[in-house]
Amino acid sequence: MAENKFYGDSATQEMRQVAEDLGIQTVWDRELLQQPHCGFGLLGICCKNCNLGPCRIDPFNPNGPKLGVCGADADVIAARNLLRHITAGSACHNDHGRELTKAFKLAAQGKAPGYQITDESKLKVLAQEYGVKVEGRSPQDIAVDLADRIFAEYGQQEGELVLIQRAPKKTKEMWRKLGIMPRGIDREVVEALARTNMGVDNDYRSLMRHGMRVALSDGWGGSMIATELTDILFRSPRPLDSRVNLGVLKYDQVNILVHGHVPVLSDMIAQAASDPELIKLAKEKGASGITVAGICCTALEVLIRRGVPVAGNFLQQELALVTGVVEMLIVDLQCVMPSLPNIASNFHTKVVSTSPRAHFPGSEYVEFKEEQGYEIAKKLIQTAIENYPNRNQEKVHIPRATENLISGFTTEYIFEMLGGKTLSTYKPLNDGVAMGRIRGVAGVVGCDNPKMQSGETHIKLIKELLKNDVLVVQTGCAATACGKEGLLTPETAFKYAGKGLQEICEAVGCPPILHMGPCVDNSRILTACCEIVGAGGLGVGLDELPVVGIAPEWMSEKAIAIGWYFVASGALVIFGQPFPVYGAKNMTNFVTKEVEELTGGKWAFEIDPLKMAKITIEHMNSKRKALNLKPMMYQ
Ligand code: BF8
Repeated sequence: MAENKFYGDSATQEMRQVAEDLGIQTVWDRELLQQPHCGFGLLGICCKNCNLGPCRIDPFNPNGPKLGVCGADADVIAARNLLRHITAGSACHNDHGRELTKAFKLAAQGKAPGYQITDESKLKVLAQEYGVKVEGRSPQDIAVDLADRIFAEYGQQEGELVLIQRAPKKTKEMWRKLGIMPRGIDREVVEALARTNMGVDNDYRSLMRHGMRVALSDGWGGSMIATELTDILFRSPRPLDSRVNLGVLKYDQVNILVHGHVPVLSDMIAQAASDPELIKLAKEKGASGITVAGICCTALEVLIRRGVPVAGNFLQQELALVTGVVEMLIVDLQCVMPSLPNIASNFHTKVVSTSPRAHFPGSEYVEFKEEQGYEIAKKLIQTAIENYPNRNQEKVHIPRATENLISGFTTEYIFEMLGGKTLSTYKPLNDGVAMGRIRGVAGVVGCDNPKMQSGETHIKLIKELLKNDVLVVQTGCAATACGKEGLLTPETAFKYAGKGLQEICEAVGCPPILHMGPCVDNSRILTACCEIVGAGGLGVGLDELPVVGIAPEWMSEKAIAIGWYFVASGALVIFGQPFPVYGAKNMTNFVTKEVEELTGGKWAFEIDPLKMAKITIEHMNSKRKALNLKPMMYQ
């Protein structure tokens, strides 16, 4: 294999070569075929919202069109398009939260036998926040009422969301003043679609204000609900070890991949895989056991709670099949490439889709129902085992690369980590920031993207941040990218951390990079920021914190929604590539400057990871200065 012919970690490079040798087209090949990408699309100035068009604004030719047929200018077109992106992303997270609420209610009613309430104390805290009576009641009764309150919040028309009340007073007042406090979850999504219809909301600022309201209904609504209920149902994570990268697949075992997002399915598969009957069957078929591994965010759900290994992130989903050792790929929804059944057809791999919302031609469809969760999971695993003898040994190729990683840091666990079991506090972290040992906290999150150097962007960025005493929190495919580099082990991360960060991490016993879970668990970053404000000494609003969110290789509309809920909550958010906006001058000014006057947060776009780090550091320095904190101790 030619050295550095491909970007990415060594397993990715190796498997891209195998795919090429087998004549299998992958995401990188298709990306090349799309180049150059449509310029109007990249700039955000094409509109196909009605049949007066499709229209485009031509920013290059002075005589070209500057208005759509209806009269919409570049700013209105870009704002409408962007609001639709935010809405689609938020809808995904909100629907994920709805699915969890459904499973949670069925479990509480005793109608979903494989699921139980495992974290009763978290259940009680959440129930009280929702105004559900807890004293003298069984967890099941509390949970049924709680589920109904949450369902009602999806359809709520007036008022404010419950979990957004966790935000500091100053931040909530800002949202109320701006009129962007979300009133209900579904309501904001519907209103966004109505506003972006031709001839409804024709003011880019107004469209963006609603964009922030939709995004807030995701971060402090659907995503936070998903996180809380997943913890209650499947246990609250605590740090644990596991392994990551394609090398977790096994030559002599039945390999089953779970891919997608909602853990209602993946957790059940992980549970059923240890059923003695199934292990016996696997042995009868000549395998030494069953390996379940994950792709994308559902991988991280079962990683942080069960230590299930991660086979790969978004860009590795096709390559996992190219190993030729996957007996079954079980998918639900989100970030699942439509190309997978076609790639699987080169091998013995069965692709099974399970969600009534997400169908994949070329796959087998087995609808997943919580009521028969364990049975369905067992049946699927049995079919996978029976497929094991069909493996074509000539097409088998597993790359060696795997790394250890530690994951499972939650807002609640950070309390324990910092303060010990008796003293529940974020104060040591705040003191570390105030005294100049830690510069600030960066969330390095989001996807991996073939337009970028597939993972290397994350690694270069994070090493630079650690060197400059920035504590890093991670979620999603960005976390997997760093895991594959070995950065999610305390030893490796310490190697790159500056002296101040090292001192704090050693004193409190935490690694300098905290893996907090899948993308819906970005809500944990919000609640951790609330705890930091609550611990005192670093301002009274979220906008005052030296905190930056970065998605170096974002690709999904969900990343846009996440970025916007952080900007609306007062953070600087950096994307490696801009979302489509640069063709609209006033909109560009709004998202990168003007919005800061409203929420304290804003956007920056920068492709170079070292420059991303520089923007982060400068932003943290300016926040530190505004808070009148001590200069950095060692720099
Ligand atoms: O929600 S990081 S590629 S897997 S969108 Fe998708 Fe991006 Fe991965 Fe999860 Ni998040």
